Amino acid sequence: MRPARRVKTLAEDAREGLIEPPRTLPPKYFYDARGSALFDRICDTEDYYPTRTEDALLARYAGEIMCKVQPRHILELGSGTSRKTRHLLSACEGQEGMIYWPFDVCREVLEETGEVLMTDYPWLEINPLLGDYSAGLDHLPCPDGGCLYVFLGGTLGNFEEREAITLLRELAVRMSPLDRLLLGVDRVKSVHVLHAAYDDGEGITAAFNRNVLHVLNRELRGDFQPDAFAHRAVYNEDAARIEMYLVADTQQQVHLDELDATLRFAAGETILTEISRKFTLESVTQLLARAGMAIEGHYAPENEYFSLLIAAPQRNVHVAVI
Ligand code: SAH
Ligand code: AVI
Repeated sequence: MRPARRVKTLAEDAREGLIEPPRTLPPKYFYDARGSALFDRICDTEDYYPTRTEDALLARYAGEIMCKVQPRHILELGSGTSRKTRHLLSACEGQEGMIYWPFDVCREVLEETGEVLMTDYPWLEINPLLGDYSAGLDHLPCPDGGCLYVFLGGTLGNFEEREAITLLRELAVRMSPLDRLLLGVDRVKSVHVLHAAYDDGEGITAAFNRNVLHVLNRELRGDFQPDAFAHRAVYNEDAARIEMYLVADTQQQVHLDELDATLRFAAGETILTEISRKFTLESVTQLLARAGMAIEGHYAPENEYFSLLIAAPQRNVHVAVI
């Protein structure tokens, strides 16, 4: 796919975000083959409730959702291993002409998942799309017939408000009146539950966080010592978001050959590697409205830990000047 707009390379993002504090990197760089596998392991930890909560919702409501929307296409943003999407695919078992478009930035996860899905769903056409959704959505294939866009896992929470609105707006603009978005968002809840979810007892989230340093070492010929950085997850209540940091254990220097740059860390200095925003029904309704979408359906468990939303593009009145 040729992107609608150019996105920065890792070298550019690293030069912009890492050389001087406050240091930060976009979370998409977690997801090389190893990072995707670590994310999948996070999903199976006791502490990380979002996956099993959303999975239970999809297991229960996939049939109802597919019946309501009746799409011919399912196009999933940040599809990963598509593990929860299987409920949607199974709900249209054998449906003639059904096409699944998993869209992800990680080639390995798309290839592996594509192969397994082809075996498990022989009746389904599967067209994986490798790309970066922050490059815009204009260049996505334009499926004819209704399309269910799927954005699960709470991944929208990894975007700042402005970026989230941009992405959802781009989606709203390309949606036909028959299309719908199935959006999974994580909800505001007890700090203890949130903190455990992002600092699991098995240390998988810590390994996932440090993986970005392995990516930098490989791609930018760096000499980060990942074990010299601690994983820290903090819930910022005012911003209703988890912030994930890597914290330098000691004063240290890191050289990135590709950038010909030396990063100097004082002990305790941080790199912000991810934000994960948590929503109330009100905040997500507002976000969708600002992007030109309205909520048409809502599924949540009794504890309201997570929400699955069906959103429709809002119709605009266009007055033609004649
Ligand atoms: N939807 C899955 C996976 C969530 S993990 C679930 O709910 O479990 C986030 C996924 O988004 C990863 O597979 C990652 O590779 C993908 N991703 C992250 N940033 C991306 C980007 N900018 N463009 C496309 N995919 C991206
Ligand atoms: C992909 N995304 C929604 C996950 C989240 O919960 O924000 C990524 C993650 N980071 C740490 N654990 C999981």
